[in-house]
Amino acid sequence: ALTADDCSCIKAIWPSISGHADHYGAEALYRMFLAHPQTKTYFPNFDFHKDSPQIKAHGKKVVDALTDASKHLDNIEGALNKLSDLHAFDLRVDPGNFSRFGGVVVIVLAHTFHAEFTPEVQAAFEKAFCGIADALGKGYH
Ligand code: ZNH
Repeated sequence: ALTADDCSCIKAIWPSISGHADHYGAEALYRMFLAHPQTKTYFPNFDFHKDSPQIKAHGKKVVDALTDASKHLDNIEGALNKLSDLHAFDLRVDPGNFSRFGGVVVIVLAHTFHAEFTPEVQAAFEKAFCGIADALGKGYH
C-alpha cells in the first residue's frame, strides 16, 4: 500500500499534470501508441498524429480520471470501480495494457520534472500505478 510519504510525493506533483490534462494525457497516449502499437487497435477511428483532437480529448478524460483517483489514494479500487467494469466488459481491453500505460506515464513525468522526479517520487508513482492497474483489472477476475 502507499505510505504517507508516497501520497505526499504524488500530491506534490500531480496538480501540475491535472492542470494541463489534455496536454499531458495526449503526450502519454502518443507515447503508448508508438511504444506499444497493439494498443492502437482499441481506437479504430483515431487520428494517431501527435496532439490530434481525438488524442487530446481522450488524454484529458484519462488524466481527469487519474486526478479523481489521486483524491482517493486510500481507496483506489473504489474510485476506479466503474471504470474497471467499463474496460473489462464493454471495451475488453487486455489488462496488461494498464501497466504499460502506467509505465509510459512515469516516463512522461520523468521527462517533465527532471530533478524534481527523484527516485522516491518515481517509486511512489510506480506503486500507485500498480494499484491503478490492479484496480482497473479487477473486473477481469
Ligand atoms: Zn481507458 C475510455 C480511463 C487505460 C482503452 N478510459 C476511457 C474513459 C476513461 C478511461 C475515463 C472514458 C470513459 C467514458 O467516456 O465514460 N483508461 C482510463 C484510465 C486508464 C485507462 C484511468 C489507465 C490508467 N484505456 C486504458 C488503456 C486502454 C484503454 C491502457 C487501451 C490500450 N479507454 C480505452 C478505450 C476507451 C476508453 C478504447 C473508449 C474510447 C472511446 O470510445 O472514445
